[in-house]
Amino acid sequence: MLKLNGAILLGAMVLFSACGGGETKTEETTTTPAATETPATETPAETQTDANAVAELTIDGNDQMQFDKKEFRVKEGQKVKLTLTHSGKMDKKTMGHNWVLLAQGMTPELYAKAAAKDGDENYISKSESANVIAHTKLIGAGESDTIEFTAPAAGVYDFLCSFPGHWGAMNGKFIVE
Ligand SMILES: [Cu+2]
Repeated sequence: MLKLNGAILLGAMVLFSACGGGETKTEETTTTPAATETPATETPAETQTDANAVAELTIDGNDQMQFDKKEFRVKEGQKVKLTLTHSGKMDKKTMGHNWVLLAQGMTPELYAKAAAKDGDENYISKSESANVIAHTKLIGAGESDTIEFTAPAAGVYDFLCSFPGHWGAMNGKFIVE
């Protein structure tokens, strides 16, 4: 009797593992076609190639404390028109976002600290105004702000949201070529 139970159990296990193997095979066949796909030609959304054209840039902040872009590329001396939007549901007192472009030598961390200490209602630091190239106002859900400025000298610049606690997640590079 004990022997028979064992045999049934063994049979069930073999059947189970056979099923499992079958499932794995199906997954493999569904993932194979992806490898044969031809890679799409890369077109960076926020890259402006014509130095005479205005660089129209957009960036969005959400309720998850994230910007939808980590990098911008413009030409030296190019006119830049940047629009910040907020696709979340929270107001600016809870999940406010701004966009601050810093001069070289200033870091998002240091600027955020200064803004927390002596920032105005938009979290723009009064003592560090010389280290800001351009900035938007602070916005909440459904709002937007558009600013215009001239791209500085070629180089890599940092941008951030200076709302308290946001800079670590909300920062990126503004590259001037
Ligand atoms: Cu923010």
